[in-house]
Amino acid sequence: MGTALVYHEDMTATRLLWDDPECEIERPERLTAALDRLRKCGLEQRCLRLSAREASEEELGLVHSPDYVSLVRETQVLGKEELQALSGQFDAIYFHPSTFHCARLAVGAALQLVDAVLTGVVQNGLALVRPPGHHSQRAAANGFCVFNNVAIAAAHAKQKHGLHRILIVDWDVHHGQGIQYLFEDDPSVLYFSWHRYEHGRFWPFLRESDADAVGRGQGLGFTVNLPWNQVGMGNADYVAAFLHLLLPLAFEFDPELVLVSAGFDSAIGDPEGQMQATPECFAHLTQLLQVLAGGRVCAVLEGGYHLESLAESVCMTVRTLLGDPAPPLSGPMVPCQSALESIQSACAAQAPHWKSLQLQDVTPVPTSPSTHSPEGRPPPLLPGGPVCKTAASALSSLLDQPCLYPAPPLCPAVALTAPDITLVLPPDVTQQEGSALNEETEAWARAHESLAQDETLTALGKLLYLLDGMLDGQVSSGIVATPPSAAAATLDVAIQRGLSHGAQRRILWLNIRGKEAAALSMFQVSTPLPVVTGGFLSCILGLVLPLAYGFQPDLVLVALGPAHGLQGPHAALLTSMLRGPAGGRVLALLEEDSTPQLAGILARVLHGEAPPSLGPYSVASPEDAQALRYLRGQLERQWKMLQCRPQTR
Ligand code: X5A
Ligand code: ZN
Repeated sequence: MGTALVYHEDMTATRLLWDDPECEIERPERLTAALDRLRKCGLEQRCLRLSAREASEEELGLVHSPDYVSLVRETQVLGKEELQALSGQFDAIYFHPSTFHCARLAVGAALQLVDAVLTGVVQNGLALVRPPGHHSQRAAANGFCVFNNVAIAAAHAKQKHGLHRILIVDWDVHHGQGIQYLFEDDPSVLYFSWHRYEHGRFWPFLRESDADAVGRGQGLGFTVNLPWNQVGMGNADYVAAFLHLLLPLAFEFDPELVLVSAGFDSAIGDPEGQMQATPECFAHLTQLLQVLAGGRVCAVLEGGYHLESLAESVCMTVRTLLGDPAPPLSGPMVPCQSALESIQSACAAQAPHWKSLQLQDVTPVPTSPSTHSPEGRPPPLLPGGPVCKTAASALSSLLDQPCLYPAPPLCPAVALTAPDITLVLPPDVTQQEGSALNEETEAWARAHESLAQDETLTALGKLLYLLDGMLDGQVSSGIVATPPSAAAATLDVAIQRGLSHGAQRRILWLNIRGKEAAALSMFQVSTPLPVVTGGFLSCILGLVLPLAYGFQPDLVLVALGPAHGLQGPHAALLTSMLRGPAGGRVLALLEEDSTPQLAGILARVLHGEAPPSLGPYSVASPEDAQALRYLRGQLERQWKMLQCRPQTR
């Protein structure tokens, strides 16, 4: 199943007709720049192209009042002066004679995308739209937004498709207060937004954008705000927010659909956001969301005002939706103190409502006092105020790179040594027949007695061949099945071969197969942590992925032995999520007596398919939770991505 790209050229029509420094950044080139870049990278051609339709007035009425819809309809016949006067009645809004048409196309695009995904025409997709939507309210335009595209899509998914749980992830740098207001008391829509806040000094200057706004009534805990109190947030901060806050909640919520308010003003170079996250970060955010809801992810453009940064970030998002591995993240993976403060206070505010956060030590830490006074907004920050981090890398060098990958995507390969295993594989996953040269294989085998038999030599030859293919970039990832007697030694060879290959140096090895292999290897890391019980997700999100993102390996080896104790969906989720920090280079080592189904499931997730659902959320036992906390405590000095609270000095 593919990826939809929903668009209509008419959405480039609306534009600002008078002088307004606040609104001039929302211009038609935003769409053309993104689309041009998608074409140049060969990504548009890989998508199912859908031409946007206009939403009906009934559909607009799912969230907007009839009077407001009429008001916008009537702008079609107004002259410039009247348009300007009307625009002035709203905050950061301009109307154009084409606004009504464009805004209905924007909503229609979001609805078509949701319909295509929920009827199984595609797995996921992106709607490239103008005007954006997330600030718009029941009876008000706001912040360049006229109709609330994503909110209407959510209401439509509930009403027309009967969904009960929809996750909205708003990674735009502004708070989508419009979405928050519309679903505040609705527990069927979980709304997550991070946003530049600066203790209330940043637009839209709302008290209710802070972390302690968690929803009302039945909807308590279904509004999640993560306010950034400094600019300069980067890749580590964004990934930490997903791992420690959003994903635990999202897995516990278990959405049937993920809608993304995909604004790219949270990317480096954007004049509004002033953040530092690079375009690749959006590939990782996308990939982290694709493990939810069976991979049903609908992204809808919101903001994004630096044309290059926007275009590249859009490409990263689409490429990832298509299933390609995410490129490695640049920069040190160390979240800043201000980000940790924000994550911690959001966790503390949400903990009463979510089991998945109760494991963490969520005692509030003293933070800078809120500057909101009852009389109104705090004084604006002067330029040169606190910045989370200074830019380590110049923007120009990041964005001047030509589009790096018009190349076809890399697909995984599977090498099996037992001929009686038949696999159901996606069409472009190769079943590898090649083998390393005999001399080479024998040389490696000489070091290990258990590798001397014929059948193990065959397995070893295939492993070496596959590993070289991955390290040289011919295949993305792989699966090798080895005879049980040789599993431990094969693993050791894989590690040593990986380490000695060219420039590849950093290998993350996960050994989920009992004790004996670890004892044989000099690269041993072991944890007493649960892989079967309820602690699985906490272990993955709270330990394995933060370590992996901090380590940034060139290669991940996952060894699953007969005693691995993981069910298929768990193994699939783990394998799928490990693609992120490794540039997709994951090699799974299975023992031949593992089920062929397991190899099939892993081949599909390595190919970029969504892992199957884990089923109802199960919480870690107190012992598991304690073991996890202990390990994190031991490791977090060295591995900063494990931290989810600021360091007390
Ligand atoms: C969609 C969006 C931003 C409005 C900023 C007004 N709106 N200063 O990014
Ligand atoms: Zn924005």
